[in-house]
Amino acid sequence: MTLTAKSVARAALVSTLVAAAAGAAVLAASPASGAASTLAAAAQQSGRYFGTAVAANKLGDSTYVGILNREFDMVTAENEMKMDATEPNQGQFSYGNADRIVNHARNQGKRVRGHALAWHSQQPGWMQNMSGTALRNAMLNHVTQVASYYRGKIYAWDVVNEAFADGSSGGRRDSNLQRTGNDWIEAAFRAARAADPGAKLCYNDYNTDNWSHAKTQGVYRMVQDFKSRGVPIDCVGFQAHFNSGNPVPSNYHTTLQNFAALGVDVQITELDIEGSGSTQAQQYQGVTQACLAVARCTGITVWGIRDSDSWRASGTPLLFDNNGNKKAAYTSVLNALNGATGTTTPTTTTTTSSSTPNPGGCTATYSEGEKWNDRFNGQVTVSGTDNWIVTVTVSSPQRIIATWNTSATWETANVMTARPNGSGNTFGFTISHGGNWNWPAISCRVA
Ligand code: 9MR
Repeated sequence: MTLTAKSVARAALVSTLVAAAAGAAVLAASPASGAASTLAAAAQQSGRYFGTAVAANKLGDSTYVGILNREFDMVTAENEMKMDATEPNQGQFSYGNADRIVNHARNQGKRVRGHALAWHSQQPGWMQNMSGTALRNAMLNHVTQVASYYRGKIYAWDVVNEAFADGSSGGRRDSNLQRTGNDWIEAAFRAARAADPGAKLCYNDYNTDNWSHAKTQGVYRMVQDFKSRGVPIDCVGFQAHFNSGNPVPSNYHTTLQNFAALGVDVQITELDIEGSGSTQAQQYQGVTQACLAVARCTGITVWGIRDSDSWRASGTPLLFDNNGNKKAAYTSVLNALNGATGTTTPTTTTTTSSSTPNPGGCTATYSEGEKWNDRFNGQVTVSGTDNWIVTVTVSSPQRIIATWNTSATWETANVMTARPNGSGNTFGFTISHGGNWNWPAISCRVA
């Protein structure tokens, strides 16, 4: 990460905390439209996504693909992007099945969560037998190669999966990767950032849902430490595999909110809840509402489509039955998403923002927008006055190539002056980045 981005990231944390304290005044709720009839459309009303795990070998199943295409707008490869699948022999990469999923998703206008770059499990045989520097270097090379191959196509990567121990220790899980040194996780994150600067980088784990559990606290301390030292982490994934022995905790919202307050997005990444009928439906509703209540909970992914697609099919943990019919749990999730009016609302792609308080009486808050290979969107919201002048300065070779909801003039090729054009106090722009992903500098004054 560059110096500019680092300093902005510090401001982002402050801004997020201010937003939380102000009841998410910055990330204000947008008006809900009429009830949506699919999970994706319902989630989009509050700027979120609704995703599913997908298996490449089911892409020929028309019932499966029909539900996938209709209901979901985010896709995670259930197994096809794991280390054993993508690097079966050291230095030989294999992307056939992963590509089938990525291409299907993108052709359908869906985004992709990458899962997972580094994990103690599902390692190829050659890696399982490695240790020390050789293993560390092999892991980093894997992260670099895979994240580079998919550069620009991944919304968020699970960079490291399941690195904390279960039980009361709150510490790391023993593994060959852990034995290469405690810094293996941050090394993986740095390699992933260098390889794909546009992807959000997540730590992903299970049994981290209950705020009072030692494992949750251990992951929290790691994320807190990473943020304080500038290790590039953007999000935390909560797998959320629930059953009667591991029920949805009553403090789930607290857990999501506390992580979000560290300045990261939170996502529910592998949701399934064993059970049936109204009990299961209520638990699904509770998880959905917990996410909706946290501004930085940007989306929910269920771990499969029909019960029969699940890794634990006998527990009937998903939203569609074996025949592809909607279950009560489906309806409760859809209704919860449709009832999102008044809950805190991120814009879909807003993960971080920075504010420039101005003694002259206005504040401009920058939010990240969508990213592409060659360009990215940004948005600025002004508070404190309706009569503002905002200066947006981009750094070479960046160029602002489009604007909306503002009247713009250029001082130099790199400095744009934005004024109201009657569209309110939020405006946006597209920056052609030329490989420079730094945020623009924003300043505000009253006209
Ligand atoms: O659903 C996946 C199943 O098909 C695989 O056999 C299994 C192998 O480890 O992984 C399952 O997915 C896991 C995910 O990658 C990480 N979190 C737990 C998931 C369920 O076991």
